[in-house]
Amino acid sequence: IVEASIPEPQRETWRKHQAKPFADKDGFQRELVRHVETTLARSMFNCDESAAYSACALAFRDRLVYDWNRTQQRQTLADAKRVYYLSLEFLMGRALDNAMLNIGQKDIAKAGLAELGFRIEDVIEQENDAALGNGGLGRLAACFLDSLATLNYPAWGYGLRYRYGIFKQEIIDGYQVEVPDYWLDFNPWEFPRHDVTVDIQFYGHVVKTTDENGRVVHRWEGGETVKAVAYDVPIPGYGTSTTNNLRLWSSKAASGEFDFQKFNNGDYESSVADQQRAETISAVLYPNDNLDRGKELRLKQQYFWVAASLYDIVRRFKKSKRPWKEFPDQVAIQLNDTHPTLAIVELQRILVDIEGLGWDEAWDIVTRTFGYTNHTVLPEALEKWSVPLVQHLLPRHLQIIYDINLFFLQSVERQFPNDRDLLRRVSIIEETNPKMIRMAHLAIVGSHKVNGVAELHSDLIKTTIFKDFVDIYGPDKFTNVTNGITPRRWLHQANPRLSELIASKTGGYGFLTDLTQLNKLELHVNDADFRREWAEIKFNNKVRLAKYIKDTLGIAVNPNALFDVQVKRIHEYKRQQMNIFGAIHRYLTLKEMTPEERAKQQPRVSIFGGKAAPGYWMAKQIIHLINAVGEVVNNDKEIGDLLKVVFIPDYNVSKAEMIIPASDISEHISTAGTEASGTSNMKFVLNGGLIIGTCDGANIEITREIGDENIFLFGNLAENVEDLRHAHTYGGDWTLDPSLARVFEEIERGTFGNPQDFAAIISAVRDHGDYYLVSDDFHSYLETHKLVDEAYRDKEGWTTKSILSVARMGFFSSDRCINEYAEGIWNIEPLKGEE
Ligand code: T68
Repeated sequence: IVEASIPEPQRETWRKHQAKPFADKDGFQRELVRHVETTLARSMFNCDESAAYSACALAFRDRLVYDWNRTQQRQTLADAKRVYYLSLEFLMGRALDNAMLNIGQKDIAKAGLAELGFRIEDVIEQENDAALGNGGLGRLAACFLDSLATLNYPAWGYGLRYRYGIFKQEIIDGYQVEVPDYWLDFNPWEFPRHDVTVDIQFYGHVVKTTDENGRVVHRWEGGETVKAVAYDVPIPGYGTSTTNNLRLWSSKAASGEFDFQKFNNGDYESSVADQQRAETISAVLYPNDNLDRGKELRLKQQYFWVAASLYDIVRRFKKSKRPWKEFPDQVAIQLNDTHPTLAIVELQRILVDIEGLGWDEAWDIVTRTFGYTNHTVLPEALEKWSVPLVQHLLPRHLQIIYDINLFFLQSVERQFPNDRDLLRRVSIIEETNPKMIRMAHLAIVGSHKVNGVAELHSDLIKTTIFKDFVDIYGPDKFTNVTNGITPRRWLHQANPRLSELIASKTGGYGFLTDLTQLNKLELHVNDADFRREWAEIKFNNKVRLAKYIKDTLGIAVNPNALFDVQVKRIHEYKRQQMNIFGAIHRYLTLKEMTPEERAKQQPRVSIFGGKAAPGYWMAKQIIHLINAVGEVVNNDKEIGDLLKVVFIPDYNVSKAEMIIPASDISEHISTAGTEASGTSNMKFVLNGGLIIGTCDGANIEITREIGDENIFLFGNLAENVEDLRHAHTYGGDWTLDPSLARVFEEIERGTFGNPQDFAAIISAVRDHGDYYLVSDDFHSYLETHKLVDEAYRDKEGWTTKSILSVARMGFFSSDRCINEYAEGIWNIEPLKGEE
């Protein structure tokens, strides 16, 4: 059908020269060398690792484009319903290894590169991470794209093409230093679409008039315009030709390069300034996770991205010439947190102001289109925008928000007459000074489904922050979709030897697309050879990490020690402070022992990693404390291998791929009720590491799946947190846990450097209400670590736990998760090509 658009005589010529993907090692090498010599214009005899990476990436990129074009044609032709995943963050990591594995040609590349004089691992290492995200939320979006393509769903991601991703972290004298992440120097994975642009309007004013039929119309006029340019990234599925699209918008001055009028008038500076102001919009990712700061540029980013994406989606829908009421049958839009909530307002504006639909008809279409995923209950992370700011930047949108709110509150009033406090509580507008727009409320009112990301979290939003909305809409609007991770990247790519061993015992690589097949491993749990290999793979992964630590930090860690890992964004609610207090306690305990006692202890390496938001002072203090403790402990000859404390700088996706497979136990120890789900917990267990954790987020469901004998749970429960906090302040007889008091004493004695540096970390716990319950949980945390030591000494018992846990992790594939969204929220079907 696509071919039919070309006249018959020309069709043959086109067909004759049609691009064909390489099929074997020879074809791959030919493409690689061709790219070195032509695309890169380098001599093939002067090809270093970096050029080899570039050429290899280009060869595989060509391969992807082939499937990508066909997928897009197929989806357009089938006119099937698509899902659009709107996310301000896509934390993709590296693309080459993933592309090779998903296509199924890594073996070809490995052999082909070897014959050309390169080790594939070194070539893969050349790639910069695409780090367009902060943490869990952004990585979840990336896992979802992988699953959507693998499951053949017609799906697009929409995001921003930040020039600077999350900053790179350096540790200097124990402190975090931020370095900009300019990652676009060479990015073969994106395709600029200079012909796909959208003009985005800001500021200005609203003119209210009537049209020829006497209908009231609103025209948004004046202000300034910025151009959005599309950059497309192919997203290959695993073992399928489906290759979906991730469209990232880049901002540019609307008048092209710069304003020639001003330029000709000699006003060079201001003409360039306009251009730079426009480009600033997509310049940098905001580096906060679980914190809302309400900055104007952030709001501009949100509207810029949302408006460009909706224009694009609507344009595509209009080509089908269907009536508007069918829009929700063709389009599902998922809001990744409240960041894209303006999309609700923008679609209502397009339908009412531009397409001329009636309010109610438009609103019905809008609410049937959107779904909203909540990722947090932390009050400081719930987005609010000030009314004056929105009034200034998006005057028509503010009017529409007020109308949405009015009609919503009127319906609440009809349902619950005279409950003024209810109206105040659920209003989209918070009546503070200045007034604030509660984006979560707007997202709920404008969506047909709202979901949390793990069972406990979904229950909590229904009983706490969104309770009133459950009373209004009924419980069915609120649902749970427990997060998942892609086993392709987080097992097959990160831990190839484990993947291979699993394949050898489960009848091939079917588990990679049906993760429940891992349960076949249970049959082999007593197979001695299998167990030996299992333990050996973990050990080798630890050796690799130990080498990395030695090479980059100069710290020698013993791979026979128990590797205890906590890697995630630094946040008080995640309680890295409790972990380092625990390490100090271990150090003090070891110091007090006789050499004979010491010799009986289980050696440990306490490994940390994670970035602090640049403005999060307390998080930065915690990083400093970890490094300060490492400095003392790691140089204490008396302690030797018994304890090392290591902070790995610049934790990111590619480091995660190395660190996670090397963990014996990892820490997921948030204050109960604060971590919505967590996803690294799933990655660690999938790689045969055990977990020490609180009854929080997905830890609870992991426990249910793998059995409570295979996880180390401790600490207070979410249902008790409120009462404990109350008691801290009003309880009178609250006392600090004695072991923690001992730790504080040592810090204050100056053992780890100037105690002033750590005073705030201590007083948050001792003097300022211990909001995160560090003291309340400390005793059970230490006791549970003793159990971990004991369990690890029993090597066979530990291996059994490790194998059985992996065998029972099938539920946590993002494939399961995406299928739940597809069925329960999006109502979309897979669309497969003939492979
Ligand atoms: C995380 N949220 C949750 N937010 O903390 C985590 N926030 O429990 C969950 O597993 C994960 O989402 C996926 O559902 C975040 O990562 C952010 O990064 C963020 C970014 C900007 C503003 C607010």
